[in-house]
Amino acid sequence: MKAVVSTTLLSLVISTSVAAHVTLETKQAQSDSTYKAVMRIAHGCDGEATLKVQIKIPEGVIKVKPMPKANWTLQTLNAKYENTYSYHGKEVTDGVKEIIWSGTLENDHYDEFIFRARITDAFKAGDIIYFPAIQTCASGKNEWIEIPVDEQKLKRPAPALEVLEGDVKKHH
Ligand SMILES: [Cu+2]
Repeated sequence: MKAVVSTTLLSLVISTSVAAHVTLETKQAQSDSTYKAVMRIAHGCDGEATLKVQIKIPEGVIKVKPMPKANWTLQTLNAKYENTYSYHGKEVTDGVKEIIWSGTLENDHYDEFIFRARITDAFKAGDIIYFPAIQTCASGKNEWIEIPVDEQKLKRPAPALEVLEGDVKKHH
């Protein structure tokens, strides 16, 4: 009897951990490097088509350039960064803090939303960068914004990127 219960619990945990359906394709990036983010949207909100995808850019991620998509309207929200960064010998004090694509993605279809960004050396090896993503449908909304504390399983985890040690030799 006891064994049956543990098996059920185990499968419950496994199904919860794979429930994140808005995720980054590449889950690791070096500190002080350019990263191509591919945000994967696996389904809509409770069967409804996705009409809007918003991605928030955390502090320390600069020079964000979203890739336009056919049939989708692309908007960016710019703001001042909390800190000043240096990129190619120039000071960078502000930039894209949010990307918004508006269009239609049917619940039965899959799509990817892409941007490039500089992962600054403000991040060190082992850091996790979270890119909160909000998926809006006609009447519902999925907010992939939860950030884990310890090893806890979340219902809608924010897409996460693990930072690896940067290159020792510099290119410029
Ligand atoms: Cu899901």
